Amino acid sequence: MKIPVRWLTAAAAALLAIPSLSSAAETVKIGAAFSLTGNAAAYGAQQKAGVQQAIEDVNKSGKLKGVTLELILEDDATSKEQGIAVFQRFINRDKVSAIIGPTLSTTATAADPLAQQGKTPVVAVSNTAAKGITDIGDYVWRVSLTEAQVIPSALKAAQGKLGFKNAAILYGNDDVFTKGGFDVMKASLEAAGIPIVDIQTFATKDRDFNAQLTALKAKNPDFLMVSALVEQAAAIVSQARQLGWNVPIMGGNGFNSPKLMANAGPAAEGVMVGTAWNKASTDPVNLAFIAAQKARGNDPDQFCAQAYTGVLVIADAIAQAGMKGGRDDIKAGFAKVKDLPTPLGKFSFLPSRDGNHAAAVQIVKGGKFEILQ
Ligand code: 1QQ
Repeated sequence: MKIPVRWLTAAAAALLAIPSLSSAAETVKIGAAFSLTGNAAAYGAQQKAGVQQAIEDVNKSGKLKGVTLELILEDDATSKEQGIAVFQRFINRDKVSAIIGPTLSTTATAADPLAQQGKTPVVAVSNTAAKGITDIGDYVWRVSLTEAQVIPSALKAAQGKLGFKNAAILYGNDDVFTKGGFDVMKASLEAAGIPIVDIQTFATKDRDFNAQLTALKAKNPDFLMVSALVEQAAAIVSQARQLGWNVPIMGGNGFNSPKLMANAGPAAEGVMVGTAWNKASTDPVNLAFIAAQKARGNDPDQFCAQAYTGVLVIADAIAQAGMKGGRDDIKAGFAKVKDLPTPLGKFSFLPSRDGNHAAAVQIVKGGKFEILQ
C-alpha cells in the first residue's frame, strides 16, 4: 500500500514537534553562592541545607507546571575574590536565571555589581547591612531583614525586660555587616534615649578580645551590644564571662547561629538577638519546613529558613511571570510576590526591594535559642 505523502508530512511534523514539546518542559538554573568554607562556614552549611530542600519541594509540588528548577551550588569561601569568581561563572558560563547569595554583606558588595551589570537577578538571603546591598541596583533583591528592620524592636524588648539605663558597643570595623550593624545599634540606642558609655572595635582576624572587654567593663555599662560574625561572637561572649563580667549581651545578626552555643557553651546563656525567623511559629509552612529539615538530620536555624525562603520567592516570581524563567521574567515577577507563605511568615518585597515580614527576638536558654515572648 502506498502511504500518502501528506501522512508522512504529518508524521514528520509530529516527530519534529517532539523536541519543541519537550522544550516546553523548561529547566531553570539557579546559582547559589554560600560560604561553605572560611569564617562564615557555620552560616553556609545551614543555607545549603535550606536551598537543597526548597528546590526539591518546589519541583515536587508541581507549582511551576512544566518548569523544573536546577540548583548549582558553589562555595564563596567567605572571600570577596571567590564571590566575584563564582558570580562570573554563574552569569557567563552556567547562564543561571537567578543567583541566591553570597553569604556575607562584605562579599555581596563586591559580587552583586557583576550581577547588576550582567542583568541577572540576585536574591540576598543573609545580607543584613542596611546600606550598600539593594542600592547596588534593580537586579538586587533581598529576603533577609536588615539590621535596621530588626534591632530597634529587639532593643526595645530587651529594655522592657531588663530596664537598663546605659549601654556600650563592641563591633568589628573591617566588615560591611559588622560596621553597618554598629551604625544601627548606635542610632537605635540614641533614638531610645539610652546613653552610650563606651565603644570598642576589633578586626575579623582577632581572636583575643580581652583588651576591649577590660576597657568596656571598667566603664560598668548596664548592657552590651555586639556586632560580630559568629566565630568572633562566641569568643567575645566566652572571654567576657571568663573576666567575671556578667553584663547582659545583645548581639546583631551574626549571633543567630547555634554555633554560638556550640563554641561558647554555658557562657552563651542569656545572650539575646533580634531574628528574622520565629522558630516557635506554628504556621503550617514553618512546621513542615522544620519537620523536613529534622527528617534530613538538620536542626534548622534562621539562615536555613531564609535560604529556603529565597528559593520559594524565585519560584513564585516564575509563576507570577506566567511560568517563564528568564532573567528578566524573574526580575519582573519579584515585584508581584505578595504575602507568599514561607517559614518566615507571609513574605512581600518593599519598594526598596528589601524583604518585608515580621521579626522576633531570641534568647539562649539551656544551650538553645528560645523566642522571647
Ligand atoms: C551579613 C550578615 C551575616 C552575619 C550573616 C551571613 O548578616 O554579612 O550581612
